[in-house]
Amino acid sequence: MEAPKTCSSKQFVCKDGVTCISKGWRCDREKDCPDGSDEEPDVCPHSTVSRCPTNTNVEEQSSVST
Ligand SMILES: [Ca+2]
Repeated sequence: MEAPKTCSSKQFVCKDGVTCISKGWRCDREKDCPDGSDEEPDVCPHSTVSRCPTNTNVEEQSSVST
């Protein structure tokens, strides 16, 4: 029997129990676990990754040339 890999507390253990990924990789919409369990809905309750609101509120600034 394989001993379960010890992941650091900062890591997320994939459902296969052997793969450790950085917690920051969880729910980033890229499957980092071989089984993709880091992107599963029960891992990511809100499957939609909250995107940072992009500050694209750039109003057209009429460049006033003097
Ligand atoms: Ca991921």
